[in-house]
Amino acid sequence: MTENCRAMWTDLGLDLEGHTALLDVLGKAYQDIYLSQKDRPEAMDYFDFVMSEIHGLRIMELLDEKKAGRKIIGSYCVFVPEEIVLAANATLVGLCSGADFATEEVEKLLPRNTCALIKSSFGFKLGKVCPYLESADMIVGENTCDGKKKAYESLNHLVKNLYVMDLPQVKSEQGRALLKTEYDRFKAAAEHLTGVTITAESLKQAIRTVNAKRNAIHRLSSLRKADPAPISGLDALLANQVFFYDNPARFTKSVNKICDELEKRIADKKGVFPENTPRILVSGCPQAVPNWKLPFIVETSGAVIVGEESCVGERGTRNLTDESGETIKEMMDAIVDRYLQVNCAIFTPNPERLDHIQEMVADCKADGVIHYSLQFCQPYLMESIPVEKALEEKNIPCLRIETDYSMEDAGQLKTRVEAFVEQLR
Ligand code: BJ8
Repeated sequence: MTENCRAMWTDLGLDLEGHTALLDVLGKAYQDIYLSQKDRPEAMDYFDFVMSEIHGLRIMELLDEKKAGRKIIGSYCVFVPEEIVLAANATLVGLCSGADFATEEVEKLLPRNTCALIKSSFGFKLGKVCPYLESADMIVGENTCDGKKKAYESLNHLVKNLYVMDLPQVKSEQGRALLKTEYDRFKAAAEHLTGVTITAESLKQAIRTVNAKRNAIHRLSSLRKADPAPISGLDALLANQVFFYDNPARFTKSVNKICDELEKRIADKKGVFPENTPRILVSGCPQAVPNWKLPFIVETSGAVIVGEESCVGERGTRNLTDESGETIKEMMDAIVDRYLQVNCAIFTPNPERLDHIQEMVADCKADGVIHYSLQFCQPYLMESIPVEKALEEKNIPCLRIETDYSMEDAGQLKTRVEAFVEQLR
């Protein structure tokens, strides 16, 4: 930890002791989970570097952007359109919420039976350990699940500038109209924050920038179809996680660089696991940094993860925003149409998600699905039952897992995952 970093974290109001403890745990987990993997693509070096500087250089960059007059907007959900943020000359960062922190303090504000993701977002704020949260000029909450919706009422008292976006729960004409109204309102709020009026030109450029990120991830996903798998699920998940806070152009370039290397590996039949290793699709709740528990268990139990039907994964990135619009209205419509296709479990009914899971199984050549729900997450827990049923009807094995961020159930999970992998052989 350099003196510059310490000074920066102090200026941001971080609790240095708690923050050091968090970084120590994160560094150790990264070492044990990521750096212990064999035959990783060399281009993953970039992501190792990003992770080692996750609270250092990247924060310095964001603070430099702020000094140059740019604003930082933090978000907890893939429904916050990065296109609008970039067009307004701001930077969007995901507020990861993937680890328990300050749980005792959190449970004074939230019921114990709240999902780990929501608790984590509060823990990072109450514990003063997240420099992204503290750098943000605006934090966007969204009315998705009931837990988040109500939690933002309390978060509003803890952060300076919370903006809450309403979201539809039904993909109907009325639902689309609500999303359109909300994205127009968000556009005005972003413009107000930055003092920059979005033009057709800036919006078009922003759409292209975000689509380029998505295209790079699509390329990565399609290379994961190969057998032997050229990259681990852990590494692919990391790229999907870094999607949310790296500089967009640099991220696109770095993912494409991995893909170039993976193409060579595939041509040479070189993989991270032997050919015919059981292939698993993970579907369900988002896995935010540093929530690597399940993929670590799976990939140390004789299987490889070949896709994520998740918001940190294909649910979040699969659709592009149509680039053909010329006016702001046409492009805003294209943005609404693109985001309305996100199959979050808050939608009712949500048959498209079931279809997408089955499509992904076929595309990724997966042998089975692990449905991953966080404890107390009603939308994904509820949907896990019809998902399992639909898969069973197609003779696709499915294992439903309900867990949290603690390691207490790691042994039990491993036993269940190993038995499932055996079934796939
Ligand atoms: S679009 S999945 S990122 S809301 S795990 S907080 S659902 S109780 S995260 Fe999500 Fe946006 Fe949907 Fe995606 Fe609630 Fe469940 Fe907790 Fe969750």
